[in-house]
Amino acid sequence: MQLLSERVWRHTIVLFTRGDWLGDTNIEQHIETQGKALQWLVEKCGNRYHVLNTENRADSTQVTELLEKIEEMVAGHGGCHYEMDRKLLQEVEEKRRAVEERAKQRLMKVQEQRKTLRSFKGEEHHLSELRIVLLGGRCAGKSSAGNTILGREEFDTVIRTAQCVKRQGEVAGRQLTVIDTPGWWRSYSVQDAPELDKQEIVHSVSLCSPGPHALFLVIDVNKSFTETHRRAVEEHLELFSERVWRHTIVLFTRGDWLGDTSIEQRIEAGGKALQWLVEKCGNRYHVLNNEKRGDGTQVRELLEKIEEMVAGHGGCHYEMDRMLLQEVEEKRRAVEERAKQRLMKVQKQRKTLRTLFHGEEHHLSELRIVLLGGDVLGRVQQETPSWAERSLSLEEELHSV
Ligand SMILES: Nc1nc2c(ncn2[C@@H]2O[C@H](COP(=O)(O)OP(=O)(O)OP(=O)(O)O)[C@@H](O)[C@H]2O)c(=O)[nH]1
Ligand SMILES: [Mg+2]
Repeated sequence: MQLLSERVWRHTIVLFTRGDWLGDTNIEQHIETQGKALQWLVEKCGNRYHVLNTENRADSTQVTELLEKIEEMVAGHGGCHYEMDRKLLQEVEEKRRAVEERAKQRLMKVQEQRKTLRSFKGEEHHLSELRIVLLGGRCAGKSSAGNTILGREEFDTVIRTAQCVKRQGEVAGRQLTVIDTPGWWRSYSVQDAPELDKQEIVHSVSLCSPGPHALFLVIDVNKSFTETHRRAVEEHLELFSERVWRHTIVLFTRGDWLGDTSIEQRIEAGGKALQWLVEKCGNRYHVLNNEKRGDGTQVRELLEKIEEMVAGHGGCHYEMDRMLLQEVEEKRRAVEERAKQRLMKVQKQRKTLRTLFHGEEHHLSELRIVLLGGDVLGRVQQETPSWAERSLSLEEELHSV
């Protein structure tokens, strides 16, 4: 509200929606029981409030009464309406115009760039096979994007992707291989990322030998993208090699949240970190609405963007430094071997204990257990395991705060 200046409160009415949820309670009782924050708000608005039952449009008295309340408020201000500080308004309008102008420039640049690349590729020339790796932060929409691209439910979007998953299919006349990967914490540096996740991320490349044509950096268009997030992206992509940027496309998900805003406006208003990322990927980006899976044009256009990028690299795909890949694969194998050993040890240990002390059928009639663990995350995980993964974004937000 402060964006609109302190004066705005004098012209504001709190409008409660979903009035039907109140049931037998009246709004005054609701305000009194909701605590100090809501009471502060109502007071700040000069005790002006109204309840709307948005489910009952036929009830016109609720609207008539609301209009009367507005008129009473205006009369109380001697007939005056709210007017914003002209300088402030002008400043905002100028910023909006600047964003729009830059967005237009960016779009023109991208169109020009794509036109040049299409002339290398030839309008009708499709690659018969395309290999794609999906990378990005947790819950960015990587698995959903994989499903949208393949046109069916191939990747699990209910649980977190903890290991690389490879799926294939034919889309728009091309044989597609899509590799889904575990996401990283958006606000964590690569040093704090679990070793296993890092190994999996790099391993993705070896699942689409001889190498991916494109790596998609999946970004949720609806979330802010700060310098911290930018650094996390940069550090994670450095797990590959500097060369990887040449083969990377920023893939924005949750396109449905953009509404009428264009992606170029979102990029220009999104701040330096996001602009840096888009530039680093050679101004290659695309928006997907994963809620609109039936829309084939968004996928076809994305595939064309890959082909243009590949044409721009003289037909080459991304290939990882063999030594680096080998190193990671050896580490993975060592981890797997140690994990197998540990499991065998535990099983042997349990078997010995079972035979030595209890016998297979002996149960205790009572068990006392204490749950210990770290802050929010630990507790949530123990109480509601199925929610635990989704609650990670909460933890992440807390971390960034
Ligand atoms: N509205 C909307 N929701 C989306 C979109 N893309 C993904 N989601 C939702 O975002 C949530 C996370 O999507 P996932 O595809 O599982 O994300 P992920 O990056 O694979 O997540 P992790 O594997 O846990 O890192 C799911 O509830 C999706 O339904 C989109 O374009 N629009
Ligand atoms: Mg996933």
